[in-house]
Amino acid sequence: MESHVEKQNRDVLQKSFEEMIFTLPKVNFWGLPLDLYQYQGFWLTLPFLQGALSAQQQFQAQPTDIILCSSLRTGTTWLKSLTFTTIARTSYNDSTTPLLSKVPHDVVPYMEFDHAQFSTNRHLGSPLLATHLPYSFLPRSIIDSGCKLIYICRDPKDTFVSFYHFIAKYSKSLDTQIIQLDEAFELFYEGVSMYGSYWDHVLGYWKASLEHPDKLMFLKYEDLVENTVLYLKKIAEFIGYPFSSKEQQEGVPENIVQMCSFENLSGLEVNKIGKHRAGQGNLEVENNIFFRKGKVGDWKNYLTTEMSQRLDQRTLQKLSGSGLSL
Ligand code: PAP
Repeated sequence: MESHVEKQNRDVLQKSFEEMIFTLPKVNFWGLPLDLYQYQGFWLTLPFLQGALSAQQQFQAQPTDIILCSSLRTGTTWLKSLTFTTIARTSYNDSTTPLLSKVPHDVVPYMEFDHAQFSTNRHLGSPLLATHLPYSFLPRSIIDSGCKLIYICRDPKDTFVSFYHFIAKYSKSLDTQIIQLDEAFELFYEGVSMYGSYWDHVLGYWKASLEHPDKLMFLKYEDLVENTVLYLKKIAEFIGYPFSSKEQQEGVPENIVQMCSFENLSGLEVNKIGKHRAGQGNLEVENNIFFRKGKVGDWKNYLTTEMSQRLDQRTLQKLSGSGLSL
């Protein structure tokens, strides 16, 4: 239960937040009945900005935490399932795993959303948390605690196409008109998208991974697709849950990969008909929004040659000198 002092503190924070947001640049979010606010170089909607600031003020990381970091539509759902199944492999099997009854987003909560306001009551049963926050937004305690972070990114062309479909589906559920692809493209190109600019998001984590390779593992969706078992083993090792030789001989990593495959997860009843954040107004989405095609290169079906070349040029220019290619 929240104490009187805690409530007073929350009211003060709410008031200063409301005053602060008036000072921020604001644009409509891709035709949705929502706005994006630019805060410290990135665009966020209000609930997520508020969550980010609460997390910065209140979130207390534990050294044993494992934080899964990503921008939108780059493989978060998959990474959540793989890491959760790896960590919980001695507690659950294929017929008892919570992934059978919950979408991966309900199994691994968002730090800035699900935990920000009640960090002291944190459920410490699982070390896993996720965040979409840019690296520069992370609460100080994450850096100071020395906990492990994994970042997953993806080809900007596929990220954009996946995000566009997400927005189109979401618009439909809100009964609002769907933004045209070329209009959305220009906004994404200019960095005006949720947690955008996408390239700056990626670069923040990329640079941090170069500085702290023992703390931050940097992954690409395409690599994970190409050799899921190999990367799962690397992930398990990195987070301190390595597969023993016996487990490897028994095919445990392969089994986890199969359990978390797009085909398997997208076919589960919960992911076909369930809802995420049910009853939370326009935050509610259908679980199947997290599973579309799960392919590399689907952009070819949506972007013109000119669009793809422009996005590639943008990527080259933004990542130039960083040592990273996407
Ligand atoms: P979110 O930001 O909405 O949580 P996120 O999970 O990061 O999305 O990414 C969604 C993408 O991962 C979708 O890509 P697509 O639109 O190009 O298809 C989704 O299909 C894909 N995806 C989800 N689960 C898996 C999986 N198990 N294996 C591979 N790709 C997956």
